[in-house]
Amino acid sequence: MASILSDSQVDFYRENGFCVVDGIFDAELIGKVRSVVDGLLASANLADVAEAEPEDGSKARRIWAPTSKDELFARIAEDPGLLDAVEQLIGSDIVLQYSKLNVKPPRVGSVVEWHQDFAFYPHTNTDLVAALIYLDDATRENACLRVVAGSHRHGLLQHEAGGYFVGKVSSPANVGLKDSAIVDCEATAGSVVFIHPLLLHSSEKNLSDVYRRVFIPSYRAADALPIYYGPHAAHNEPTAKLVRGRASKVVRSEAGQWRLPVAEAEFNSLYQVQEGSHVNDGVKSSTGYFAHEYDTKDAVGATM
Ligand SMILES: O=C(O)CCC(=O)C(=O)O
Repeated sequence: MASILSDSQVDFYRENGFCVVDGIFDAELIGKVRSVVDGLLASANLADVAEAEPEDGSKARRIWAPTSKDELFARIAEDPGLLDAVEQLIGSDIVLQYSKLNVKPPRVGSVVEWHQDFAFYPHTNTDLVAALIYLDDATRENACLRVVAGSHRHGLLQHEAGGYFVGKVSSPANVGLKDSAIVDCEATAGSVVFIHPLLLHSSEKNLSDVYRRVFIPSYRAADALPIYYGPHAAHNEPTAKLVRGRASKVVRSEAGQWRLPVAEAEFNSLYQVQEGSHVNDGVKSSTGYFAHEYDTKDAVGATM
């Protein structure tokens, strides 16, 4: 394994729960990725490939499972340099858990409220990492990722309202974190923001005239398995793939309690549960308890 991250970048990640890295992907490749995105979104029926923005149904906000839609995404998710960096953060046996691509169209792009990814998919341990690969230069104006540095050291925060999982915390201050620790991850196209699954993060509406797109392959150590609380918890498993090292015959568990994401109704995306649109549109569970229903049509969909 080559060391893509310097020791100080790894130390920074351990201390702060994220690091921003450039130089893994070049501009030419990222240009090709943008063309593939354009091609996918120009295809016949937008709803077949993407979730639309509620404000403008002709615009996409989320392409599900891009690695199964075009080979270029699969190639990038398995890029040796990217996996070298992932290995430095979570160890040498690596599973690609799932992938997604968030599109923030100019003037429309949806807000992503403050949340920790682990709240959506608790695992037996926290050796997971998401790699947010910017496809455009990302600035505060076009809604770069925002993080609360060090928040991953505060455990799993409460993402509930009214007794149900709502996929967000109201603000960093309300969960005892300092607004002064908020960092805007501004970086050029091709940069990668690695984030720990307990890092509190968000992004605002895109108020600029330019796109902000990000491809997000997410990884886990091979000995971290999703905690099963109903079929929804396992719905990435059909496409989860060992991309480096060996499959594990043991599961490693961190002692403690993880709160389960029990929502009021089924939801397909983080946006829906954060906006609350799932309550009217989604399927309610008959017990009102494990409200996520597994939709076999969506077998390559993502949890969030
Ligand atoms: O697209 C973004 O800015 C944030 C992405 C994110 O937090 C997510 O999809 O979980």
